[in-house]
Formats: sequence, structure tokens, C-alpha cells
Amino acid sequence: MNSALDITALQQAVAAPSFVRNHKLLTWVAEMASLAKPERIYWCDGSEEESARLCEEMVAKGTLIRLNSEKRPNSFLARSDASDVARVEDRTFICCEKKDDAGSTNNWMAPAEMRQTLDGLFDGCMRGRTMYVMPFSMGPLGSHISHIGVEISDSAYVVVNMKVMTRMGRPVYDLLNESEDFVPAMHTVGAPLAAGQADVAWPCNADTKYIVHFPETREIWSYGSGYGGNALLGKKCFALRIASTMGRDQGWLAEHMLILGVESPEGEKSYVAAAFPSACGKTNFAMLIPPKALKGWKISTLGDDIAWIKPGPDGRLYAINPESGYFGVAPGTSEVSNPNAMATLKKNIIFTNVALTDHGDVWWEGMTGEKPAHLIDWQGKDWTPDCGSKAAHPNARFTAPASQCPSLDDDWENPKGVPIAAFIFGGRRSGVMPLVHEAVDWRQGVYMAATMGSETTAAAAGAVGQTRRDPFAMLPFCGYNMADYFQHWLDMGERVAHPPKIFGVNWFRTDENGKFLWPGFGDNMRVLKWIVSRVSGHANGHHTPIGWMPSYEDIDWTGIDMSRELFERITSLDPAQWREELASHGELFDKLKERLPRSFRIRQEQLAQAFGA
Ligand code: TSX
Ligand code: MN
Repeated sequence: MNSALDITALQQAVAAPSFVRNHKLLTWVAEMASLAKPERIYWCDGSEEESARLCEEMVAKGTLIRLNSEKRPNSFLARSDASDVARVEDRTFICCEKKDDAGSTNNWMAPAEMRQTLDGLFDGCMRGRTMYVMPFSMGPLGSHISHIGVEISDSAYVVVNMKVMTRMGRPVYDLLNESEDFVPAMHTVGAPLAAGQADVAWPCNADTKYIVHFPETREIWSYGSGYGGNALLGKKCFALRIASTMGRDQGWLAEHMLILGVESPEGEKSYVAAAFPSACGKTNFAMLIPPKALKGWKISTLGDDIAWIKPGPDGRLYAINPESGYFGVAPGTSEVSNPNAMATLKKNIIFTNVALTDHGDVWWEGMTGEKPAHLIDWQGKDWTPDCGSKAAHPNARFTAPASQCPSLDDDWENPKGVPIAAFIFGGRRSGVMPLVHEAVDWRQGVYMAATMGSETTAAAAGAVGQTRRDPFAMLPFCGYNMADYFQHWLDMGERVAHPPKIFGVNWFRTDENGKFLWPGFGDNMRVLKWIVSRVSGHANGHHTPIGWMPSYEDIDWTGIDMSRELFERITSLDPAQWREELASHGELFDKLKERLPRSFRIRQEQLAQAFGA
């Protein structure tokens, strides 16, 4: 079967370079080419030259605009189609054999039925286009925690983004010559070109979109969108949905978490991983700059979105960031909210759906205190401050190499990963949840994370200020039944000798006028200091119904004015609010029903009693 002759014939059939010798890869590409019927096949090498060439081609086609080389060297602006601006959760499917294995929080379709649908959709879907083949590693090349994927796409925009977000190209082919093991990820914008038909700047399919996962055979199929997580398949599709099922089967965790390092003035280094739902400032937290008054405390960044976490030989959990870039929300990012991100964005950036200034630079809402007098908005139209619409799309993005982040941790590519001392779970809550608390044990921590919620902001669809449950910030990203996922977390705590401590945080308590009570941002370092000091046994806390909490004296207030009264208001536990909160946990539990860990109902009852229900 795998004879040299066979390989050579396959290579010729799909125009593969001689260094591609993986039989499974060659066969799959040949199969996909005969299905999608592209004009040509292009094997990406992942080089800078390749990216530069593709960017030039996209500038010529109008897909990219080159920004002013003095203000923003080697950087580009893409404007998407107005119908293709975000992930499409209602078009995202988990296709396992049994519906219950996907669970009620995922869209499910039977694999056979979905395959029929996809066969029809993908037949000829790349006519008139180039089919790009991108081998990529999620995680440092060759790390035992890393995994390989290959994305096929008909979008050059996807290629240049994947080059930043993953380790993509030539070295991965070499790894694939030693192992057949990769996750195939098939992507098309779903806009074939008839002979002579002119292309548009952002091809996509306005009517039909499918983001499909086959967790049992570990495949990804994406149709109709060129945007973000719909199209950059290494990120949400592989590193979270497929990887979460691999983690369940193999005894590890794929989580929607940032990873950061905390160094004390004595040089003691700890690592924490933290999960937040959207609109909580996850990237800002990952790149936090401590207040100067907390002398000698340092924060370093390993990742801002995803963590792969495996038990190590010493009984601790070790984490890597599977990505190599940041695909971050631009609006709200500023020198005030995140100076490290602003420094990261100085050069070599792909911006999508931000506004263009008259000087050929970029702008978005919240970037500066003052709005520019004139801009070209994300849809290419003239914009003035009084025109009544946003200049940048609220979900406008930057694609930035991690290597450009000033706070990047020295060990961010350590193939062993970094040992996690604490997990942090947070949400945007105007009340109920205190500034910080520590679960008494792993099981209570898992309950806390499973029931976490966040209040909706204007950025999200639906009514503002409603609490949405988003367990582990994984609701849209878990590739299997959420109740089984909770059980997997409970099991992992038993499996390792030294599980991390689990903390809950809330930066967003407000007063009766809706004003934020906690300064947030850099001052969150004070909370982090308490957290890592709890782990090392150097900080006090007192017992409450939800776990350990700091007293006023337990937090370092050096350099800010924090009264006991204000501290009391951001840490108080209101029994009436908590009784309501616990009742609403039941709504989530009812949705997950049969497979919900039994201990959850017990913990819910225990808390209800503590709060006087
Ligand atoms: O990212 C945020 N963090 C984490 C930072 C490390 N944001 C922005 C959230 C939107 C994505 C925050 N917003 C944080 C926070 O800790 N806290 C708040 C709320 C807040 C907003 C403004 C102020 C204080 C708190 N201060 C003034 O307006 C002066
Ligand atoms: Mn995310």
C-alpha cells in the first residue's frame, strides 16, 4: 500500500512537493480535491515570503488594504462581508452517533445525515479557486502536549491568519512523515467561481453556513464563512471542540483559558489559568501590568484564550498555550485598558473590520479618549463622530504574533508546559459574586465553575443585564455532553496528586447607580497576589458558605485608597441574592438532567441551607 511508487503517484496527482510523504495526508488531499474541484492545489510552506506574497495578491484583489508603513509596518486591514462578522453558534454542529453524547447544549445531527449534506455542499465548492493545504501544530513543535492538524481552505486570508495563530508549514510536514496522526479540517468560503466570473473582496456564502465537528472520527468541516473561529479551524474547532473530546478520552483538559505567570519580589514563580466568558477582558487580564506600588511583582503572558492541560509525572497539572498568536477583539483595547496589547499591535498585524484613518492607520471605539474627526468605517463608508454608527464593528479583530507581546513569558514555548497552581473562574456580575473567593476543595470548585454566569452587555445579542450561565466559559466550545464534561473535571481532580486550587473572581460589582465599585485592570494584581499567596500558604482567609475569602487585612492595599466600607461592598454575600442565584442554577441543571454529577444537587442544597432557604 505505502510503497514508494504509490507515494510518488499520489504526490504527482495533488502537485505535492517531494517532502510530503504522509500517505494519509496525500490521500485525503486527493480526495478533497476531487470533491471540491479547485482550479489548483497549493501546499503552504509557512514561510514569511509566502505570507508576504499572499498579502500582496490580496491587496491587488482588494481583500486587504496595506496600512501606512511608517505608522503600522507590514500591517493590513481586511473588511469582511457585512453578513460574515462573527462565529455562528446556531450553525455549529456536533455530529456524534448518539444525540445524548452531544448533549442538550449543542446542536446535533446524525453523522450519516450530515455527511450527505456536506457531500452536496462541498461538491465543486472551490471551482475557480486555489485550494491551500496548511499543516499546523497546536502547541510547540514536538511537545508531548501538542497535536497536529491540517487545514484545507480556499481562502488566502485564512492562510495568512493561520500562519500567525499556529505553527504552520514546512516543519510540520517533517513531523507528519513520522506520524499519520493529524486532525483533518476542511474549509471553504462556499463561493465557487464560474468561468470568467469576477471575485469579490470577501467571498462567503450569505445563505448557507455549517461549522461541523465529528468528534468520534476527529474531523472538522466548515462551509460558508471566512471569519474568525468559523474559518481558522485550529482555534475553537480543533483546540477546544475536538480537543475537549480527545482530552476526555485520553485524560487531559482542553480549556477556554488564558495562562499567566506571577512572580513575587522574592522571585517565586507561579502560573495560573483563568476562564472568563466574553466581554470580561480576558486578554487584558492575560497582559496585566501590576501597579507600581506593588514593588517587585511581575506578570507574564503565556496565552490569552486556550490552554491544553495534562497531568505531569510529579502529580501536578501542566499547561501549554496551543496557539502562537492573539485573535483579539479590538474595540475597547487602549493604552489605558491594555498597554501590552497596544505594543504588540505596532507591526505585522492583520486587522479585520476596524476603521481606517485618513493617515492610513487604524482606529476603533475605545482606542483613544477623543474620536477622530473623519474615518472610513468597517464597511468602507465615510464616518464622522456624529454619524450615529460605530466606526469599527464591535467584533472587529486583530491577528497578532504572540512573539511581539512585551509581557510574553520566557517559558511560553516550553514543551513540558508550566505547572498550574490555581484555576480562576470569573464572570461579569453586578451583584451576588464577591471580588474573590477560594473553593474549599476541588469538588466545590468544579461546582462553582460549572455554575458560573455573566451578565450580557450591549456587545452580545439579547437583553442587556441578564445573567447567562456559561459553565467554565465552555458552553459554545465543548465538543461533547456538558454534564460528562463536569464529570471529567471531577475525575481529573481525583487522578492527580496535587490538583490546583480553584478561585472565583468578579471585577464587575456595581453600586445602585451602576457605577463599578472595583477599579479593576492593574489593581486586579492585588487579588492575584492573594490567590498565589493562598497557594503558597502565605495569606489568610476566613470561612464563608461559598469558601475562603480574604478579610480587609489580607489584601495588599499599598498605593490605593480602599476603605473597609468599600471592601465590604465588593465582598459581601447577600443571602436573598444567593437564594435566587442558587434557584437559577437549577435551570442549568434541569437542562443537563440525567448525566449531571450527583454531587451538584447535594452542593446546591448545602448552599441553599447555608443561605437560609
Ligand atoms: O478588562 C477589564 N478588566 C480586566 C483587566 C485586567 N475590563 C474591561 C472589560 C471589557 C472587555 C474591566 N472593566 C475591568 C477589568 O478588571 N473592570 C472594568 C469595570 C471598570 C471600568 C472602568 C473603570 C473601572 C472599572 N474606571 C474608570 O472608568 C475610571
Ligand atoms: Mn475565546
